[in-house]
Amino acid sequence: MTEIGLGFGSNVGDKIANLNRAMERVFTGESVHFVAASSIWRTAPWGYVEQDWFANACAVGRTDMSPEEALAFTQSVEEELGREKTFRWGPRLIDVDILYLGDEKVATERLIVPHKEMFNRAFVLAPLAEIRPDLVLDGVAIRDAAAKVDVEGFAKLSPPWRPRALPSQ
Ligand code: A4P
Ligand code: MG
Repeated sequence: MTEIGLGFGSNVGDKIANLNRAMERVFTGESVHFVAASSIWRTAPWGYVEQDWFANACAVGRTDMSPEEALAFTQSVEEELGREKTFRWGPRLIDVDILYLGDEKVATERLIVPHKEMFNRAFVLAPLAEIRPDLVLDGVAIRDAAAKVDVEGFAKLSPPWRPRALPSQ
């Protein structure tokens, strides 16, 4: 099994509920075994800034999926939650991005892993630094990258998502 890092974002509807539903969906079933989730953060919009604030979180799990399988899986979660396409960097009900998958390097038209923008995105680095500060990607530790980005307007909104306790046998 390989570690997978996922980034979650929402800025439409009940943002916190959307992130919690997405994590519930990702970690229920056999595809990805839960390891850790960050707090849910309120973040300022990045890229296209004339839109509502986002809720963002990161989570890590363990999986046997290939990068392509992981992309199909995260897209199926987005679809199940009812994501509709708007425009690049525009408003969205739910966005699930693959941040990394072990030490896989992928650069195709459909998929870039590690995520090509993650080191420019405070809304990824701040939550990821809560759960994986020591992780090194492309020679840079998440803790160091997170210390360099602008987190103005950021706040922790909600505690980390947790899997429901399994019923006792
Ligand atoms: N794709 C390539 N690599 C990946 C990857 N590692 N993980 C492809 C997931 N998808 C990947 O993505 C378009 C295509 O990227 C996918 O079909 C897949 O084949 P999309 O999520 O549909 O997004 P998009 O809006 O068209 O563009 P983009 O650049 O992916 O947008 P992002 O990166 O998702 O950014 N501000 C704050 N504060 N918080 C946010 O969460 N999110 C965005 C959207 C903008 N500003 C934000 C936030
Ligand atoms: Mg995306």
